[in-house]
Amino acid sequence: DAASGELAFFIDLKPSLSDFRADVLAGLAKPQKAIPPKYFYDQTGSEIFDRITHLPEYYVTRTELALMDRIAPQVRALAGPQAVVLEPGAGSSVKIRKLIDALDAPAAFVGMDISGEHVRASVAELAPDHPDLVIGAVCHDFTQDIDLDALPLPEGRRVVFFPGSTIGNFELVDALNLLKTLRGWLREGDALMIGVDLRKPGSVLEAAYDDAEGATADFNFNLIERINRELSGTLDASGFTYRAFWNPYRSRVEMYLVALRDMEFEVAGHHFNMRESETIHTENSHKFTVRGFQDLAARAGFAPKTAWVHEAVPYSIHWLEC
Ligand code: AVJ
Repeated sequence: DAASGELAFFIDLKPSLSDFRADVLAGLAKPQKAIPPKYFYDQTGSEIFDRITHLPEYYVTRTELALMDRIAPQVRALAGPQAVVLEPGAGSSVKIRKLIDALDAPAAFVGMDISGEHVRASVAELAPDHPDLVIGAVCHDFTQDIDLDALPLPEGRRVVFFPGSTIGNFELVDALNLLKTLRGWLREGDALMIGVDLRKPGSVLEAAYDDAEGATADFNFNLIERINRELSGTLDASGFTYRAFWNPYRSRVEMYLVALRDMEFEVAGHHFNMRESETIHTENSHKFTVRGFQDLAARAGFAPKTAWVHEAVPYSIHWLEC
């Protein structure tokens, strides 16, 4: 039909849209102010994130791409022919192209994203180069369950592809729940291929999340601008600085906007105060050990089969079976 364009299907599962206004007001009312990191990714934020992926200090993206190149023959053998590939939060088309090109006559690719427009457009870009692939898009929130048997999928082994160490953004209980949700999409014999960043020296991590050219700081300041624009906010960006630090006890990089002076501001008609050096927690990026992540995956019902680690930069890709 017209709505699906070149796609075999586009299905809108109408995810309940999270509420920027409610989440920001609730987050700013907490003793430790916090805003969920998913709100970074408006149009400008997505463009800044793309800049981050090319920074010399931000090793994540280029390391994962290099590792994917190295392991392609093994992934091809593990997946076998006619795989049905599903990507929750369909992000970088570079990575999904790499995976599809590595596979042996894959049967289908389904991109899923909370933004229907975004996923439809990004998945459609693959169509011209892959005439034999059934390509579909689903508007869906990947933290929610889905009955994949209700989609017009070909037979074949399902492989969920979740790259980029996005799992690291979640608190550990939420990461476990997300893995359980993904496990619930799959049947015996299916697999999850997931990128997971590993622990490394704090100095390397702090440089990666507070880069010299200030792109990660811009990424955070964009959140202030988004609040001012969309929620009639009166925050003064010049009253904040950006800080990232490695917390070895919780094995995560924590990111904050820090008030440089006492301030008062409004958001959506609500009044807030901040004291000098008080913070807004904007993001966590958890770093794992291979064993630690495998244990988490096992608790979610996966059998860890293979973990590949980049030879120079600690970063892992896991093949987990059901
Ligand atoms: C998209 C969550 C994987 O944690 O490395 C990068 C986000 N934030 N720099 C990460 C991010 C600041 C990124 N993830």
